[in-house]
Amino acid sequence: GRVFVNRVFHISAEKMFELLFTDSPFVQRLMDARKITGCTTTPWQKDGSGSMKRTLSYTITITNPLVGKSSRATEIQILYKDMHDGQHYMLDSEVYTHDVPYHDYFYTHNRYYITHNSKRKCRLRWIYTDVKYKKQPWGLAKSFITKNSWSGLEEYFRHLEAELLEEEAELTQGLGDA
Ligand code: YK8
Repeated sequence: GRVFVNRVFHISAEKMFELLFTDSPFVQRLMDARKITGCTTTPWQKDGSGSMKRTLSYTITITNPLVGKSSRATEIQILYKDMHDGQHYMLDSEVYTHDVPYHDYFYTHNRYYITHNSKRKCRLRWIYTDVKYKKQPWGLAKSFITKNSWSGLEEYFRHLEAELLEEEAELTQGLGDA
C-alpha cells in the first residue's frame, strides 16, 4: 500500500482517537460530506485476544456510473491490545462493500496509527491501505476493482486530511502556543 496521511497535528493523541474512532460530531460531518448515510455503530468491545472491536454499517454514495449509485458497506475496526493507552493507538479497519460489482471478491484493509507527540500534539499516519482479494478475479476485473478502489480511497483521504486541518484550526484558536 501507499501512505496517504503522515502529519503532526496540534491535537492530543486521545482527542485524535476520539475524533476519528468514536461517534463524534467530526465523523458525522465527514460522513455527511461524503454522502455516507444511515450509519450504525456497535460499541467498542473486548474480544478474546484483548483487542477491542466494533462494527460500522452504512450506505456509501458512488459517483462512478459504471459502479452504481450506492452500496451498503460494513466496516470492522480493531484496536490492538496495549495500543490504546494515550501513547499509541493502532487500528485496523476492514471495509466490505455489499452492492458493487465483484463485491464478493474483495475488501479494503486500512491501518491507522496515532502516536503521542506532546501534551497537545500527535502524529497521525494512515500507514497502510490495500485492496485484498478473497478470491482471484480474472485479470481485467482485477485491474477494474483496483483502479476504482484507489481513486475512491484517494479522494476520501484528501478530504479527511483537509477536515482534520480545519478541526485543528478550530481547536487551537485562542490557545497561546498555537
Ligand atoms: C471508511 C474502497 C472501494 C470503494 C468503491 C468500490 C468501487 C468498486 C469498483 C468495482 C466505491 C469509509 C470505496 C472507495 C468506498 C468508500 C470506502 C471508505 C472511504 C467496479 C469493483 C469508506 C474508509 C473506506 C475504505 C474503503 C473505501 C472503498 O472509513 O470505490
